[in-house]
Amino acid sequence: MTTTPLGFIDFDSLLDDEERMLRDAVADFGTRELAPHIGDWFENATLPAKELAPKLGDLGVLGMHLEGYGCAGTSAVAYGLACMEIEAIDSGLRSFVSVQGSLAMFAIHHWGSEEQKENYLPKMAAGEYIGCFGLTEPDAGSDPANMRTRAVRDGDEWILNGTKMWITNSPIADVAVVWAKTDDRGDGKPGYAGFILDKGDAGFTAPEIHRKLSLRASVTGEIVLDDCRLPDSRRLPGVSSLRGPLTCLNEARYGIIWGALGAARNALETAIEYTSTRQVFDRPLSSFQLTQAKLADMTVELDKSVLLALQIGRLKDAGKLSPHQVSVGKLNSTRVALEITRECRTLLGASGITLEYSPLRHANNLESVLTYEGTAEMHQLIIGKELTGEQAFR
Ligand code: TGC
Ligand code: FAD
Repeated sequence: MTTTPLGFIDFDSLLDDEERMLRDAVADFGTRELAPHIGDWFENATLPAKELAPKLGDLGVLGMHLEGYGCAGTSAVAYGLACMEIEAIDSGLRSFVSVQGSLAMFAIHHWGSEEQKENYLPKMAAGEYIGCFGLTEPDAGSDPANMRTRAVRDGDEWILNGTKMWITNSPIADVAVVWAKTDDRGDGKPGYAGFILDKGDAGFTAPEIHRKLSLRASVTGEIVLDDCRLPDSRRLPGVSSLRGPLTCLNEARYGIIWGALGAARNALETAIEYTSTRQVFDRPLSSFQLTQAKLADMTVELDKSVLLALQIGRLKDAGKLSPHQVSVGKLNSTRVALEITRECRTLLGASGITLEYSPLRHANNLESVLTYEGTAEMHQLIIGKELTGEQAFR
């Protein structure tokens, strides 16, 4: 490789010293601690999360862009770059970091009481506690307003009943942020509330979901609430509407904008390397025009997408980022990354279907990334609503 894919736009010149330093530290951690094991974790559908979490905590990437409470307080761009380097190894690992920092920790940081923040955030930032975030249900994924989980007030306590589905980390979580419908909030609209559950709370279980074909290096489960009784001090006091969980989704979607491009970059680098050594018809595969056309087109798509991610990151750091702008990035990055990883697989021929090479593992993972945090269709509808003023969700 004479010029790297991101070298074409001199991407590093758009970053400051601190951003480059943090990015390189995460990349170095990934090369040492994650890359040598990821094939086995994916194949065996395991993740040694309890061992990894404190190491990720030491690295400073758990709740990385949050202020105080043991969090690193970096810029949004630095956090995005960290997501990119982690997902260059595997989307399941970035998911672990996203769910911990952007969903569970952010929910407590943004909507929690001072006591809740002090109780949970330092331990979560250090990786001592693993968190999860339960919004999706078996019958309410794209439409969380339709959730069936109910929280009913009983004096100073709440009684929760319902089931959450497809919840990253739930079987291994020490802390679960769970969303439920409450009574009418006073203006005729249903109310929503968020609760912090501790592992071991009576009436709270989290069975694991098995036989996944995607995101295998990530633990996924249900959350089952059966007359789970919690004191009001476990409710997030800032939340009364669906704005509560949706605000958290903006954060995780932001990380995915960068992360998915890390998977694409890694697949493209793998394909460039492979085609330069693979001999076909007595010449390196990279010397054929069709191969170069594929590599060039993928580089152009990756570079445009990284520039979009950076602009979205700069808007976020300036406090000017809107949810529909996040949707532009999430839709673009996941679609582009899925196309690039699949195309890279074709360049590897049969070798591309094994775990020796990353592209198909990334493509399999990206099927989940395209679906979670709002499907591609949901993001098209969010952008469509902003363009036309008409909501077409329902
Ligand atoms: P709508 O009536 O438009 O709004 C309800 C309330 O929410 C507010 N709101 C937002 N607030 C902050 N950020 C946003 N992006 C917001 N979108 C809406 C809105 O102002 C309103 O507030 P209030 O207080 O006035 O009531 O909501 P809707 O029911 O029509 O739904 C809109 C829709 C479809 C866009 C939304 O439901 C949606 O985004 N659906 C997709 C669900 C989703 O993304 N789920 C993800 C679950 S978590 C996950 O997948 C983790 S994967 C692991 C990993 O990240 O790695
Ligand atoms: P559905 O909502 O049933 O959608 C099915 C299809 O219908 C999709 O193509 C969708 O785009 C389309 N569709 C839906 N509505 C419309 C419409 N109005 N117009 C046109 N098309 C429409 N959730 C959490 O809460 N926490 C987690 O930690 C979490 N982790 C996850 C991890 C993995 C590996 C996966 C796969 C999912 C995870 N999820 C999590 C759930 C994820 O957010 C949902 O799968 C996602 O929101 C889609 O919901 P659904 O699967 O019920 O699909």
